[in-house]
Amino acid sequence: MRKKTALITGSAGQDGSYLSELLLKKNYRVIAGDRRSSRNDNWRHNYLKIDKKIIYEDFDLSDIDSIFRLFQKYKFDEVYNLAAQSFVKTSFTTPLSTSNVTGLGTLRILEMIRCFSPKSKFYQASSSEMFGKTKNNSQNESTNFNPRSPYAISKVFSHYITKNYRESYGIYACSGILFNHESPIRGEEFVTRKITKQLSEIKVGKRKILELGNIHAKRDWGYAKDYVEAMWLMLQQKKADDYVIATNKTFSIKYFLNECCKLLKIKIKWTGKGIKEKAIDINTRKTIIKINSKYFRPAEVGYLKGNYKKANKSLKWKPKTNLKRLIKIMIEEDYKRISGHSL
Ligand code: NDP
Ligand code: GDR
Repeated sequence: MRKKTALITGSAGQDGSYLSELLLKKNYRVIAGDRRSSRNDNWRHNYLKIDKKIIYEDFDLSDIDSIFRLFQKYKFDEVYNLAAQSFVKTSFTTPLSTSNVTGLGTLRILEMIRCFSPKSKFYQASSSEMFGKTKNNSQNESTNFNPRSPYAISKVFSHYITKNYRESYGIYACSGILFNHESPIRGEEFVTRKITKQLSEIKVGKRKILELGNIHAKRDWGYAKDYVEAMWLMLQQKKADDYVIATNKTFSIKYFLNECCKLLKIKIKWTGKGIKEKAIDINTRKTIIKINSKYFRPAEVGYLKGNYKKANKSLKWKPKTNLKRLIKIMIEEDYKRISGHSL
């Protein structure tokens, strides 16, 4: 059987790495479109032991020539657009470049597909951040968007331009509206990985304190490895469509912190309110978690919970890993990396 060829933009990121692993297992030829700087250490591909099996190409979503060159060189069966300036907080300090990459970058790829490769199937990494300040208890494909950051607004643009190219030109283009998904190879700036890494450091005496922003925000967290399967499934259907991928459960950052402390056997007591809220290690009586306003965002998304009913019905997809299991996977891996032995 002919090997399928897939382009993954942002393959060096968390999702790009797991998706590369999945597609390689399915015998795809994987072309990794990454900036040269992303490949400097290539730690995620090394960690998953897939670096020797991937074809690496220089690529920048803000540079139309680099995208054109790839479409001249390869015939892609599937294109997964995962590259983005994906950190919400940074999008407030770099709104223009975020919009250029996370927003317009998607249109650059769609234009390439329209002009040179109309049979390529396209996946867009849409985000639950698009729902923003939502009034709904849970969010599905028809819930209104109310984005709260330059990142989320760029994703809304990308979401609608993907739909528009599907409807206008008949391109097989899907958006996966994915809720937060985490793993041991999540970037360290995102709250879950920041917590699992820094609490592990505290446990082994390599750090004194963990500083956080709004610990009362609630998120619907799943496991990234489960979620990349949904991306692939979306491109294997008869008709292109958009799908919410989530767990339909929501938890606060504080809950996540408490679960991590339990696993690490750190007994804590919470005191104070607002900016003065902190957690004290009951054994040492030292403060180990505190709030620092520098981690607050100019506009916050306080609550998200995704309804994945449509994906379950049409793609037969459901999350396999609950939050407790995910936290265990992340804590065990970070603790091992830091201490050199198992928890
Ligand atoms: P990451 O931040 O881990 O990966 C994004 C990748 O995009 C990085 O490798 C980054 O490289 C690369 N990138 C950034 N700018 C450019 C550019 N101009 N040209 C080429 N590559 C670039 O994100 P995730 O893997 O977590 O997420 C994948 C996608 O899914 C993103 O689009 C994200 O916005 C979206 N998403 C993620 C969710 C999640 O919970 N993880 C939920 C919903 C959507 P570099 O390191 O060099 O910056
Ligand atoms: P999010 O993820 O913004 O949802 O975007 P992040 O982990 O950054 O924040 C989640 C929530 O935690 C609160 N928070 C903190 N966040 C960070 N990063 N650092 C802190 O110290 C901290 N303290 C509290 C935040 O305010 C927020 O409410 C992620 C990204 O992967 C996006 O690309 C993706 O689209 C969405 O998930 C779905």
